Amino acid sequence: MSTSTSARARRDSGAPATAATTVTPATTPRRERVFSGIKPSGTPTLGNYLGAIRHWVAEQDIYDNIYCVVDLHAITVPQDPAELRANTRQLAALLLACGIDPERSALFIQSHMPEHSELAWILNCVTPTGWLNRMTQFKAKAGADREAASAGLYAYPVLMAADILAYQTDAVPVGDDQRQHVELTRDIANAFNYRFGATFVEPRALIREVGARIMSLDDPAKKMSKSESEGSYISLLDPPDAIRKKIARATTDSQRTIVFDESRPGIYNLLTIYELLSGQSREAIEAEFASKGYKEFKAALGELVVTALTPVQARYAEITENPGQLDALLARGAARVRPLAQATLRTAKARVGLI
Ligand code: AQP
Repeated sequence: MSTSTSARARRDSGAPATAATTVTPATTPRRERVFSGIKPSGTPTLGNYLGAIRHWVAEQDIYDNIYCVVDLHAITVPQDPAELRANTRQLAALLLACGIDPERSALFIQSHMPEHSELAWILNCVTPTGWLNRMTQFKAKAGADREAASAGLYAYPVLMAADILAYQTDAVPVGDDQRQHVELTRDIANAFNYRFGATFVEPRALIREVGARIMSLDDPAKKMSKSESEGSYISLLDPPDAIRKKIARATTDSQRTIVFDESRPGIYNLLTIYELLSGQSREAIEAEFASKGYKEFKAALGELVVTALTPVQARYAEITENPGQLDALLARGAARVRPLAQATLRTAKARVGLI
């Protein structure tokens, strides 16, 4: 980790260049600030939950947390407007249902904070296109017809950098697929600081080794994604029977042993999900299923997933009964962190010569 010490020093001294000291009272030791975003491009999956959301929930007392539903990222690929609107609210409600506590963490919708887009434009103007050309996720998402991909999809890592840098974030918890974008964020912060003077903290990625990448159920060579086909993922709102069926149909192999073997991606992925949800050791799981077949293992995994998601779904139903309360809570989340984004943007504009 090589955090920008000059920017941090200025922040901790309370100097006017950023207002990042306003979230944590001066009497408490400052916690590291963490920014996390999630795209409302569908209903979140078990992959989103195991790779990201459950850590966000667990770490609320460790970090100063900012959680954002990144709807501007979702529109980098075509979205149905009505579905996007619904998915954005659904995702915010699901984050709360999973245990994000608005008293301890700020939760808001990205497009409600125009500072992100304004800062992104400034950062676009200091980011060489060569850096964006190296982003592997763009290549994967753009597919064969790269010319047809939107400029937004191409430049979205810069918007992500703005999301993170606006809050002088110390760390960004991401699945390993996003590691490259956090590295780009550091590079952009570094380039800006070098050219215009210390302005941004350079954040580091927080990557978890186990569960960093949950794979698709029907093609374990691909990561589980909410915008892929229904059978490839378990959504956090899937009813119990759908969960059981999807797991029963998950691709495995023609072997019989139930062991953690990375060269057998289908069963390895299912075992990883079992490990993360049960909290048992790999040895204990292998011993438990040593004399059993795939069918019994999959049935046990199905029950484990149903048990994990049932309380989330119950809380989600309660939260969505009161849409006005959800809106108010999201507005409060935005209001809480807006001064930070405004202060950073003001500094960046002044440094560049816009004000
Ligand atoms: N399969 C996964 N395993 C582990 N972590 C995952 N994440 C996503 N999929 C997996 C992590 O979830 C966080 C939020 O991700 P996102 O929704 O903002 O973007 P994404 O990574 O592109 O997620 P999807 O589900 O694959 O969305 P679509 O299909 O729209 O592209 C991130 O920390 C991500 O690493």
